[in-house]
Amino acid sequence: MDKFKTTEALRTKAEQMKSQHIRELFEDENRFTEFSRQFEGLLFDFSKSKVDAEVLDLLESLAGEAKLQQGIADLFAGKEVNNTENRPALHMALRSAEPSYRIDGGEDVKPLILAEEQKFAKFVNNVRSGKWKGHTGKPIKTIVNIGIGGSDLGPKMVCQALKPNSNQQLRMRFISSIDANHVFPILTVCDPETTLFIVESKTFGTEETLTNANTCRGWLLSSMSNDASAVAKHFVAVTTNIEKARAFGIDPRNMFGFWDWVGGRYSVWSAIGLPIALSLGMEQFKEFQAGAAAMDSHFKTAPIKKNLPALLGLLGVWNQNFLEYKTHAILPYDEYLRWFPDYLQQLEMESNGKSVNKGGQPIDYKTCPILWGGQGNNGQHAFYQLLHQGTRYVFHEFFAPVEATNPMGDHHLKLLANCLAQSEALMKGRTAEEAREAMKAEGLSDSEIERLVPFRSFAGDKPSHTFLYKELTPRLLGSLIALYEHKTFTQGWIWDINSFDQWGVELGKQMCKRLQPILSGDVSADNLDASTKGLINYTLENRD
Ligand code: G6Q
Repeated sequence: MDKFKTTEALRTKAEQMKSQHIRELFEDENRFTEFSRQFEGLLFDFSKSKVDAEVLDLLESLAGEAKLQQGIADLFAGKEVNNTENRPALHMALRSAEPSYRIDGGEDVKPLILAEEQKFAKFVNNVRSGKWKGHTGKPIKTIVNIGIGGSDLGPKMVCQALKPNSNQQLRMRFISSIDANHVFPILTVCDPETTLFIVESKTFGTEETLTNANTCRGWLLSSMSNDASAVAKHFVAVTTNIEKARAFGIDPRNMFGFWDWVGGRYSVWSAIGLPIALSLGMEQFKEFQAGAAAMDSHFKTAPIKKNLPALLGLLGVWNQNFLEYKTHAILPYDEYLRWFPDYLQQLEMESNGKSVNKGGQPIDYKTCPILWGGQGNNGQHAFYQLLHQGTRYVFHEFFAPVEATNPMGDHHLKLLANCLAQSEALMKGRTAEEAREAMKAEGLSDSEIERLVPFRSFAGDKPSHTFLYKELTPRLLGSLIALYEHKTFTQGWIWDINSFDQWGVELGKQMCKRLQPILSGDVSADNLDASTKGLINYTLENRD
């Protein structure tokens, strides 16, 4: 990043701001107005972080030097932004309402998308209306999605997030891990006559998914007198690899396609979103896509300081590369967003967890931070201790709905109060003097007060972003996901890395294949390192 002239100025500014408590920044009464933005029903407050007008100016200059606007134009135009796989990244085409969408001025992909969508919509309507019957003539009651990574996290997160909007008649289940402890408990509560399996795999070559799909097919057939014709009524596939899905035994009429220019973690808008459409119906699925499309137009056209995804990405660069916060906590105060931290973890860490630039040169600056998190209110009684008083520099991101989805007494008011109190407490902290006052009010003796002051003081100065939204509608969730997709792109662009490949997942996969015959006892473990060999020998000696 040293190639940008603004980098030096940002470094100097960061050194100055590191020693400035965020509390002091609030002497400016307009701070909230100046450092918050709105997009449709979404409020983004970044005033409780270490920014001021000069930081925003510098980030805008950084974006200018890095030609971010050109990057955005290239992305939307379908240029080959995924340079190691020689592909564009065109997930925006899936949700665009435009009648045509061309790859780099060439092929129009919209007719392909619309044809697939028609087939998809027909299937969704048939299943939801009960017209689609299982092998024994009963309508479908349970959908089991079999997929992993990008073929699991998106549909699972969205189905959970929009559960209140769903067709409660269809139960949604998700099998991802190869661990039989994931598959077995799900199958035990499913009725084969009324269960439909969706095998989701872009490549149709993922071992976890194929193993799970085979197990589920065996389970189905064993309850249908091994009548292979039952598979057509209980298995459909979503894939870009029709041949492999056919070889697995899925009828092409039961396949829904997408294309190599849709990355796995960006595929929720394609037929990979089938579980979402089954749960919500096509109309709401289209609203979900429309929310994302609205964020796309905003990203393409808004000036940097008003552009939510660009701003979020640039602020992330500021916090990570200049203020040096080590990890990024995603803290939803919304039970329905339970899987959101996992989803963002994949989106950002798989996209931007890279250490060579687009030209293949090693880089000497930090790229994606570690994202982690969990439901905020539970976290308060678990890991928040470290956030308030630990020695790590964490950046916090809070999310909460203004309205209660299930109004019950004062639950929602208390939930919101908890969320807002946490960001306030993290930012302000409590001085020794304030701690003394509080303990005096509790009636503690002077000596006890002095003993406890170091433990009951809080340094504060812990930054956060807060997102508030009226309610989590399909449209809003669509916008929120697209916001983070484009944040991820913005950061990848500034860091000069390819956000759309994931070579890092390959090595472990290959090693796993090599270890399977050794674990079976068919091949000797002698050529392995001492640790792996020791672990395998322990397994071989201790299993029945
Ligand atoms: C996502 C990644 C990865 C992928 C899974 C499943 O961007 O590529 O998470 O989605 O490995 O791959 P398949 O969909 O091909 O089974």
